[in-house]
Amino acid sequence: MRGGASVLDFQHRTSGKGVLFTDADNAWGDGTPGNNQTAAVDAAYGAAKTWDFYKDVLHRNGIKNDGRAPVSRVHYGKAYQNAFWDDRSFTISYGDGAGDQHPLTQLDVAGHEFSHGVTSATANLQYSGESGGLNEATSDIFGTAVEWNANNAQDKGDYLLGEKIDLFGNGKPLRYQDRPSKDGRGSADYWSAGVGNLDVHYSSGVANHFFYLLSEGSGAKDINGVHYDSPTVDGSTVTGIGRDKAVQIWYKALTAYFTSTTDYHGAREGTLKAATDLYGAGSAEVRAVDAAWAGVNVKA
Ligand code: ASN
Ligand code: ZN
Repeated sequence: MRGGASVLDFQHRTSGKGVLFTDADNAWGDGTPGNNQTAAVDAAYGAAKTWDFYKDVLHRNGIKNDGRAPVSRVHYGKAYQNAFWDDRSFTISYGDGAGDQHPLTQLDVAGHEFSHGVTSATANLQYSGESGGLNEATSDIFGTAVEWNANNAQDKGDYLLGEKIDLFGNGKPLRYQDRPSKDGRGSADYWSAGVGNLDVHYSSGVANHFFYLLSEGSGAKDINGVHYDSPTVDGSTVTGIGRDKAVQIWYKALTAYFTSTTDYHGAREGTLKAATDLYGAGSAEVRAVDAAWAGVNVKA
């Protein structure tokens, strides 16, 4: 597999080494959580598609740009309702969710966790305050981008995170990029002075919303059967430049301009510089970046 990727069975433990998945007939899993291999093959798929996204779209050769893939660990913990990246062990771990019936091995979750490694290897955004929100949003932005790039008919591209894992048991996604407050859990749609006090998964809303506005623009839109309606703080209209350009701008800003202490106003500066590098001073892209940040209340 790409970069020597492998998948370990953690057998519902939270420590130890796990056991490498092997298979006699090379038919892996059956798409249901009851089959022990299903989460493994889904994790392997996520790792491969994420690897390909970074290589083909962003010309990055793995998390550290050194060709080495992380290890994926599935069946982590008992009914563990999360997934996480660990820098030290260079691993992505996936729980099996409620009742061990909802493994978190969805493609955009794989892209999200892998991207925590990329952030750590580049801007190294501190995981608290506004920089923490930017760290989380970076993982959501690239998680979404991985899903779109994979172009899988069973999991069409969207601006939702974790819409297939049913983490909350109500069929709802974890997060919404067009209007983050749709989660009903306190995600921020707009920047305000106290936004950095929120949990990083909620302060990320500001940058997720920026990314949606920059990609698709404000207002109502249906894409691949999903309805979106993205507002701006002051009712201004934002015209999107398309997801592909928005992704390139975010990646350039992350790798060239963001630092461990970048906050939302710093992110505005960094993305404006990135858009200028990529598309030229005064370009429509630079103006769209400015307008999208203004739409989420991040202004000069
Ligand atoms: N799944 C979560 C995340 O990647 C785990 C955490 O809270 N760090 O953000
Ligand atoms: Zn995260």
